[in-house]
Amino acid sequence: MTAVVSTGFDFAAYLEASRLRVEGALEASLGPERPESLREAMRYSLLAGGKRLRPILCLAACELAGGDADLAMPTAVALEMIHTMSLIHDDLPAMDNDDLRRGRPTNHKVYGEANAILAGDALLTRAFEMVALRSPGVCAERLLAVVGELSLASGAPGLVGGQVVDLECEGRQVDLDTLEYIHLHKTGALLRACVLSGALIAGASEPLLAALTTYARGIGLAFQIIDDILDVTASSEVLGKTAGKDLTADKTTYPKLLGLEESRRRADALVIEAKEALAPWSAGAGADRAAPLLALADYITSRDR
Ligand code: GRG
Repeated sequence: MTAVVSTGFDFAAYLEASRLRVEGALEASLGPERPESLREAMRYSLLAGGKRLRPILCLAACELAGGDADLAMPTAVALEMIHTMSLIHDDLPAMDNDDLRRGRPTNHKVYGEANAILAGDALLTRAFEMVALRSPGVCAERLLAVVGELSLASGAPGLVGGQVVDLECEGRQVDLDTLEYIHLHKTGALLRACVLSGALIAGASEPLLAALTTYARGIGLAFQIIDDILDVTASSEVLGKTAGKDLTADKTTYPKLLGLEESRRRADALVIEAKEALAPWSAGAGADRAAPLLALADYITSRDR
């Protein structure tokens, strides 16, 4: 196996600069929604912080494919809107029933269940508006491909399908294949949409899209394994969400099936596989453009929240 390393690249500075760019775009993305109460509930969760990993992955993939990240920003915002919507709905009493998210009370705790559902619905639909109507400078054909990716990631083939199986499996013995199915859909599908949509906006080649699909599978599963590990090892304060939730909800997790050590080993191996997929783009003249995605893959396993 060829070792793919990201050196000479200030990842901390890149991450912070990208995060600030994304925060600015998110702040500007919500127009004069009416009624005001809906706007407030949407803003409350969308602007509550968070790592902004999904929009940053989209921008980084666009740049790897030789595109202008500014053109991908509306799509990056759309991806964060979909993610935020999924968190609002995931926290509802009918789902994971949680009261802490991104370090503050969950949306339904502040605005009530009906408004939280509607704020999520408005964010989801606004996401598609961002791509279809607020993406100047990108041709209709590329935008249509992005809408396709976002649809697949949000619906039954992605978030919704994964969530349904996750809920059905609560309190039941689950095998590794089913656990992988849940995570590839609940978590992996949106991460895949992030990198593919960024690349599609840049007009990426088929081989690069295929490599990014492999990359996304690796980081998607690794992300969720680390999420499971952090649920056991980190505090609610650091995570900004309720720690130990998987145990309370009687969910099957990687640490439960494999133990902490083997889970971490598996996550590390998946990140290596993800980075390997980008090997053809990680050397030579264009190597600088691959550095962010390589470093983001490492960040997935080194993060503490
Ligand atoms: C209605 C279209 C539709 C979908 C809703 C509720 C649901 C279906 C799916 C749940 C998806 C979900 C919440 C998956 C968990 C993904 C995950 C690990 C989230 C945490 O992501 P981080 O750590 O969070 O990136 P921050 O806060 O940093 O953004």
